[in-house]
Amino acid sequence: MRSSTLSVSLFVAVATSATASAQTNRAVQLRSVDFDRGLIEVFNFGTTDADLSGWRFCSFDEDQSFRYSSIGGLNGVTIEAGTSLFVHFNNDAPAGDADRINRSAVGPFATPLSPEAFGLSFFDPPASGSISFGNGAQMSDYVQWSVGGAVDGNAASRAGQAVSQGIWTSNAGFVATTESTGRIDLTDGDGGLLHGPGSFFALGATVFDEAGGVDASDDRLNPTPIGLGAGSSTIVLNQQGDAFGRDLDYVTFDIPAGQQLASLTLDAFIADAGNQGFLAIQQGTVFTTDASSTLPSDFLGGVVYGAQFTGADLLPQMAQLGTGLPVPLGAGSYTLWFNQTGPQSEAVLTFAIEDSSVGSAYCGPAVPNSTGASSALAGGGSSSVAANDLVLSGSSLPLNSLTLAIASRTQGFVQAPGTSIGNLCLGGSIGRFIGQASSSGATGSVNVAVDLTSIPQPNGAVTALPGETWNFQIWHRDAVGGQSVSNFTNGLEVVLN
Ligand SMILES: [Ca+2]
Ligand SMILES: [Ca+2]
Repeated sequence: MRSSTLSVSLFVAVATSATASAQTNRAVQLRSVDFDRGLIEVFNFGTTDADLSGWRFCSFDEDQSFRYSSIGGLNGVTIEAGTSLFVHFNNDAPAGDADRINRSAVGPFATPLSPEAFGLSFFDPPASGSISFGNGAQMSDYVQWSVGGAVDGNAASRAGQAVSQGIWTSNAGFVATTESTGRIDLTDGDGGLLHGPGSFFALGATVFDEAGGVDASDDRLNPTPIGLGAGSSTIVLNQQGDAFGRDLDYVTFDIPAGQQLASLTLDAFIADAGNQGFLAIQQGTVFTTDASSTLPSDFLGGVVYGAQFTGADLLPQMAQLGTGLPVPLGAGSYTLWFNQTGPQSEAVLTFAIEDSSVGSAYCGPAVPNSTGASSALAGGGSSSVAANDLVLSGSSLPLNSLTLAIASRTQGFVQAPGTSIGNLCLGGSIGRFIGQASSSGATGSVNVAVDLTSIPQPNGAVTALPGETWNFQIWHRDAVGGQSVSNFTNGLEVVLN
């Protein structure tokens, strides 16, 4: 469970800024809402335990006028300083865990919990008497969210109270979610009072989250597998080292063929000021060297990171330490080692897996060939002139057919030129890769490695330059109804860099 140390001076600031109602405990704040697992987390940023007897939640959504947790639902519940209380909307709180309580025990507020528009407030009763929900001075904290951050007047019914108390930035400010947002999480780790949409981040598909009480493997030879899908995948790692040991976290992941890791973004780093984390990456499904003796020469890339990198892609930083991390990172298996020498931290990281294809298809789909499919062309390798590893990949071709790649700086469109039944998508000066003409073979596919220092053109090969745009196509033979014809793939535009 996450915890945070709070300085005495900060506690004074919290206490004195609650001028509207001296007794309202605003050190108790809404810290996360987990839609995937149905959890609302309240955190005590104070230095003293908080008795939540009499406290109540209130929620509004786009069509509920209001929903309250029940009177007395939190009676007898204490939230210790620097710890969390979780309300479990799926009523799956472990028995006997004082830090977790079922929603059924506190009443049906914020039900059903979803990333769609909600305003959620938490109220601290006055020293005597019951809560007056219209009295913002009794509001301890507030958060509102909606899909895309769209303003929803009903969900924002209590926003004005929160704004007037200096605990929410604007009536119209909603934490932006999507339908697939797994969780929203407060990034402010020091208990500041004024929060708004910028104080929270919305996690996408969360593939691994230690906040659920699991710990990534400490064993470098048995790292925890994390399944990264196409698009964004988020992991949340909590590291609780102490004076006597460290929490090592090893995770392993695969990047499928045809895809690449485009970025590894540090969404948040929640730790005491100045605290830093470290991570390193190796190729393969284990980390081959021990944490106590690993050197930069042992890993592809690594970085010492902290809150200063919040929102940044760590891959370029990682490439500066180690034996040379390719960015983007291509297909294969990799293992990450997370190490944290400070007392405690939480890191939220999002992997962006994208198609590694190079260039953009145009002038497609092609006229179907004799197989009924459209011959297709995609780019692989890279668009880097320095790397000079561009590959043209033709697929869905008729089997055992002669193919010939062609290139031009100019796009065009000629329908059924000559004996072709297809479309020529190049114009201007068109060169032919005659030396690399080849059969599509038994798989109906072909790969043509393009030498960017020698691209064929009618008046002789030329050297491509960064910034130039080149267009490619693959011509191929075919037979339709016993007649010999030819056809083309779609066009492929590649902007070189
Ligand atoms: Ca851990
Ligand atoms: Ca661990």
